Amino acid sequence: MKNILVTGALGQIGSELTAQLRETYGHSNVIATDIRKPENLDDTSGPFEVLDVTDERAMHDIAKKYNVDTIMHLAALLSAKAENNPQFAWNLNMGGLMNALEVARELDAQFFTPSSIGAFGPNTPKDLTPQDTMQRPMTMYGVNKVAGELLCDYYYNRFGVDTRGVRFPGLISYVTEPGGGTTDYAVEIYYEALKQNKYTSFIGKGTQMDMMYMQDAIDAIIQLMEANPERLQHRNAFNVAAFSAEPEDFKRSIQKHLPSFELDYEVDPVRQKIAESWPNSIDCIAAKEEWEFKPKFSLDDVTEDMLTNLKKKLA
Ligand code: AKB
Repeated sequence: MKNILVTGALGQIGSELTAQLRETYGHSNVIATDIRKPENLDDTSGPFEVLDVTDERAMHDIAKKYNVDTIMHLAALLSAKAENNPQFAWNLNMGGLMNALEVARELDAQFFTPSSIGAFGPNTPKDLTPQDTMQRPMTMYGVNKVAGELLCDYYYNRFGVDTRGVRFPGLISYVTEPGGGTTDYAVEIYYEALKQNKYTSFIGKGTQMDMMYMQDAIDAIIQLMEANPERLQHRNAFNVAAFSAEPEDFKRSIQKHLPSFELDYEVDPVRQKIAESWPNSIDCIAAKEEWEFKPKFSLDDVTEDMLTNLKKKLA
């Protein structure tokens, strides 16, 4: 039986991952933590603890209290926010990761943390970016992600901690909105399509980035954590993505449901520069070969599901 600690459990990935883990492994076996209490704390859905991930003692005490054997460390600042406050980002992203890895080492727990397409930089091959390639990112977020991948490798090689990870693309979901990311436009566009039938994109026309629906992301995490360790050559971190798209692709897909939907542009130079330093599309062959990664949602599937569910949410 697993006892799983999730940090950043109220965030974009955490809120849906926690719910899925509770369905799969039992409600009382998944300990949700975040820096703040949820607005409507529902004790019946499973344990919740307030946790600042930069406090290693507190993380250790909570992990020990619940006899944790798996840590899923999600608490982190996303790319655009990290660029606005690089020192804080370093302290939170790297300090939090180091603490979580230390607790995993002390408790002999299995470990997951996400890396990102942000771990690549302007010198990385842009199309079908290989699993193993040049990684010289120019953002603080990217620096954190590359360092994080290396630190997870180090904890595996040096201490035998069963660390695993993926490089996520932009994640799209109707449940919890992302905050402070470069790919956030791909979520905002659906909200605005329903609210105003119009969206002004902060990412420029023609800027391709990889994307994936949250359901596929959650399935990928669980599949990777359950994968046979003997097959894993690339523990930290596997390229994963479902499709590559630019704002006009989202427009065309939304117009299949809302024909008069309009898209215009007011490009944010900070986020545009970050987006241009990231790959157009990444190659996920290692994830496919080593643990059968197979996303289900195409862009049109995502559009249909987002519009259907957001319509209910916004009603
Ligand atoms: C961001 O835009 O910062 C994230 C990511 C791709 O890591 N969504």
